[in-house]
Amino acid sequence: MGCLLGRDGTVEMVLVGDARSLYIPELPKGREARWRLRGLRLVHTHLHGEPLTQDDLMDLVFLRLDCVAAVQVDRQGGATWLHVAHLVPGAGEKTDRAWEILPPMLCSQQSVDFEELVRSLDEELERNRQLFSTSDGRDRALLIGVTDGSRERAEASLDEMAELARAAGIDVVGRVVQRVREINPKYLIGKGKLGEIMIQALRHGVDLLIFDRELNPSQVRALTDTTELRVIDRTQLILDIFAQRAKSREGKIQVEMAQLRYLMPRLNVRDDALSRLTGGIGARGPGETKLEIDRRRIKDRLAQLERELKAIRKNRQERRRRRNKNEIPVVSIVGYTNAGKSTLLNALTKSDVPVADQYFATLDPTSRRLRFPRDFEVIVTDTVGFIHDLPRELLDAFAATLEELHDADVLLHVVDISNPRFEEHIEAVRAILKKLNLHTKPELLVFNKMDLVSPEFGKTVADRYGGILISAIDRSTLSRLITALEERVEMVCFGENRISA
Ligand SMILES: Nc1nc2c(ncn2[C@@H]2O[C@H](COP(=O)(O)OP(=O)(O)OP(=O)(O)O)[C@@H](O)[C@H]2O)c(=O)[nH]1
Ligand SMILES: [Mg+2]
Repeated sequence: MGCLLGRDGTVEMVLVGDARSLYIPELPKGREARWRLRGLRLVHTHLHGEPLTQDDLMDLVFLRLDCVAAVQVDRQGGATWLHVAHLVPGAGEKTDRAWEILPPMLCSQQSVDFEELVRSLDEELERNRQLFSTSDGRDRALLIGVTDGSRERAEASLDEMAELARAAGIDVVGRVVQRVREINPKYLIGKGKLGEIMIQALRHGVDLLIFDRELNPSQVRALTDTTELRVIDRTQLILDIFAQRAKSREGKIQVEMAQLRYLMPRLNVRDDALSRLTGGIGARGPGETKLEIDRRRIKDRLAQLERELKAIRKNRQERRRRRNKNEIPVVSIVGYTNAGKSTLLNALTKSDVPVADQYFATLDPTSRRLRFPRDFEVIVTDTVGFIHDLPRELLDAFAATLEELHDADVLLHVVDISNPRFEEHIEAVRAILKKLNLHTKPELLVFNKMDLVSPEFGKTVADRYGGILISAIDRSTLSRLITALEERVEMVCFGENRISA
């Protein structure tokens, strides 16, 4: 049997289990509860002479108990040894251990000053809260990778997640990778690992867990229930970046549509999963709507956005039609996010579109004119960058923006050669082009940021792929590209004329 005792020793609950275990029902939660202990300690009997078990320690962590105590009982039912453990929540603790187990003591001579112990734990937690309640209101997050593949891949994927988090204005305070033989469908990760995460969250003031995997609504629910932290996945993180970046009306509409489409299938869950999904990050919609609306209203809203988008698109089509009539060839810059597409547009056309060392700096498409030495003009367009596994909702929503790519006569595929994973990036971009049915377009591969790699490496790679090596921040490196582009455009657009002339 066991009791849950309040701070003053009042018996709050009596629990009766079997010889091996006790079942603790769900306990009420308070506000801001994560910075406080539960105010309850569990004192229970162990009948087989065993010290504190893994389950006891998990209860301590997951329920944030003041402490957990096991009383060993002899054959006559007399209390013998007492085992006590408490959390170790202090910020910057060296130890990875979430708890401290006190040396066993005899029940008859127990010497723990419980009030003193709880006071010092509370003080530590309060210090943490003050330390981490930053005034800038930035989220503090842990990145969590769960994989049944290699650790190296999972780490690389988390590197990219860290970049995404940075772009979203989130402080990443740590990462956890767990390799599992089989993914646990409920929490994705093992219970022990989850306990570790919770204690890290206490120590580092984490309020957000970002999973490098798509989470289904019941997983979000199980994870938030257990950890009392906000939980999002990669798709939501990317949606959030887009929501923060969208400037044009069209961009804003597209992002809001993507967010609503992401939410829709998640509204089936009975409980208040919606408010979890929209709590804070992921909810920074560009539109006026608070997303706390039901399915019906989401559908209405989607229809309305669709209509608005249609009107905008009509304008765009008009512009395109006029442009096509003028028959100016179009060169579209595509590539992985942060490859240097906007920088290249600026360098080629002496423009000044914003550039940033950040994922998804560009959202809205831009077009500029470029006059070639042989005296003809092309239109160069720059658009949103790609990323591997671009969320389907976004790809759908941005179909209109990306539609412009169908007008392109030549695709300028920019690759950041200084990124160790550039080959995967090329594949990811090509996969998206294929999805958009653009893979048959003439493509010129451009390896950018040559200034960041050795000349030998740059040359080897460019030769291997038949690409052109440039540094978009150094105009003097662009002459070969301009010549090659000129030739390619002439071949694609004026090839027949030439032959007939
Ligand atoms: N060292 C170096 N940095 C470069 C070069 N080209 C671009 N950059 C930098 O790379 C970062 C990203 O450049 P952007 O032009 O914004 O990249 P983008 O492909 O438009 O990125 P998104 O719009 O975010 O998808 C910026 O900090 C640039 O200054 C280059 O040739 N060498
Ligand atoms: Mg850009």
